[in-house]
Amino acid sequence: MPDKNRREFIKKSTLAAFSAALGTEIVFGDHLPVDLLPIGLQNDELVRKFGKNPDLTVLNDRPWNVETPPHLLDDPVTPASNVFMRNNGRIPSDLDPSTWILQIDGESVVKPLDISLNDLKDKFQSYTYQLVIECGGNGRAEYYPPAKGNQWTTGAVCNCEWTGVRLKDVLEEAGINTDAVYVAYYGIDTHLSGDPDKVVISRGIPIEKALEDETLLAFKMNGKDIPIAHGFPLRLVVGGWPGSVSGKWINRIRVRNIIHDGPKMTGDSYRVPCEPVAPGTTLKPEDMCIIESMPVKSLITYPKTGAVLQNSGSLSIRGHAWAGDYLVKKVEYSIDFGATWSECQLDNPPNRLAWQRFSARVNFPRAGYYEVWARATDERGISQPMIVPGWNPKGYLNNACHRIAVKVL
Ligand SMILES: Nc1nc2c(c(=O)[nH]1)N[C@H]1C(S)=C(S)[C@@H](COP(=O)(O)O)O[C@H]1N2
Ligand SMILES: [Mo]
Repeated sequence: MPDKNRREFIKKSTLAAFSAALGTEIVFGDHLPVDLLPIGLQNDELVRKFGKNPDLTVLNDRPWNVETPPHLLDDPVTPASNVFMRNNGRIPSDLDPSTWILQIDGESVVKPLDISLNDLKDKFQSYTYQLVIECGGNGRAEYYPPAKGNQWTTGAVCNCEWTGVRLKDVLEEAGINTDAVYVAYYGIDTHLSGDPDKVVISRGIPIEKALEDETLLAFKMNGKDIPIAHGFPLRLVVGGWPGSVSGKWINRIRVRNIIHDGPKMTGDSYRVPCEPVAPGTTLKPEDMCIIESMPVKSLITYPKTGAVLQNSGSLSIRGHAWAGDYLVKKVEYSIDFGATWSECQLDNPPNRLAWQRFSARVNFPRAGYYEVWARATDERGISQPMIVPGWNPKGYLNNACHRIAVKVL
C-alpha cells in the first residue's frame, strides 16, 4: 500500500474503533488529527491500558500524566488502580524480565557489575516497606505567576508497599570508593522526540540517602509485579524525596564522584531558589538548590469535598500526613479558616518514610457552609503554611494546607 493510503486506512480503522468505544459517531472525525486521542476516551484508555480507576484525572496523555482525587487516596496502602502516573517520556513496551540486566558502574565503583534481575532477587535479601512517593510538582497549579508543566493539584502522591533489595547491599557488592558523592539511575523509556540516543531523565541522590535501609531496587508493588506504567520490572524507590529520584524501568546505576549532572538535574529542574524570592524573579543557576527531602504535608481523604451533612452537626474526618525524611508529630484541623485549631488523633507510621493516618470527630456549631482545613507539623516543629509557600520557577513544593468544603443542613 502506498504511504498515503496506508495512513488513510489506519485513520479510518482508528476512527471506527473510537466511534465504537464512544458509542456514537465522531461527527467531523475526518478532521481529527492522526494520533490525537479524543478526550472522551482518555479515561477508557486509562482503564483498558493501565487498569486504572476511571475517576482519576488525566492531565495529559502524551505523555501520560494522571492524578488521583483526594477521596481515592483514602486507603492506608494506595491500590495500584489509584496510583498517580507521571511520565517524562514514552512508557516502554516489550519489557522482558528474564533478560533484564542491571548495570552498576561509575567513577566511584570498585568492581563494575552486570546483575540479572533473577540474580538480584536470588542473591540479595528482600525487604518490604510502605514508602511515600510524591511528585516535586504536586500542587503546582496554585502558583502565581503560573509555572509551566503539568498542573498537578493535590493528587501526585501515593503510599504503596514496595518489595525489593536494598540499594546499599548491591552497592556494597560492587564496592564504592571513598570519593563517591552521588548515585544516579538510568531507565529505558524513550524521549518524546523519538530520538533513541536522548535520555529522558536521569536523576540521583547523595550517597548518604542511597545507603539508607529503605532505599530500594524494587520489583514488587503491593505484593505483585510492578505495573508497567510504574516501572516494571525494576525501579528505584526513594521514599520522602521528590518522585523524580525514584527512577522507573532502570537498567543502570551509576556511582558518581560529582553531583550527578544527568538530564533534569540542572537549571530549573527539581531545583528551587536557595533563599526565598519574590514571585516571578529571574534566577541565576548558582542561586538554585536541588530539592532533597519533601516538606511536611497532609491530605483529607474522607469525606470528599462538597460533603453535605443531614441533620447532624458532627462528622468523622480522616486522611494521611507525611514529612519527607521526618516523622509527623502533630496534625490539627480548623473549621474557622485557620483562626483556631484542634488536634487530630495521629497514628505512628508502619515504618520510616510511610505516611501516617490521622482522624478526628468534628462538631459544627450550626447549619451553614464550612471548610475543614488540615495542618501537619513535623518532628522539627515545622508546620504546613495555610497559603501557597515560596514561589519558584517550576512550581515545586507547594505544601499548603488541604481544604475541603462541608455544608451542614
Ligand atoms: N525512567 C523514568 N523514571 C521516572 C520518571 C520518568 O519519566 N522516567 N518520572 C519520575 C517522576 S517525575 C515521578 S513523580 C515518578 C512517578 O512515578 P509513578 O508514575 O510510578 O507514579 O517517577 C519518576 N521516575
Ligand atoms: Mo515528578
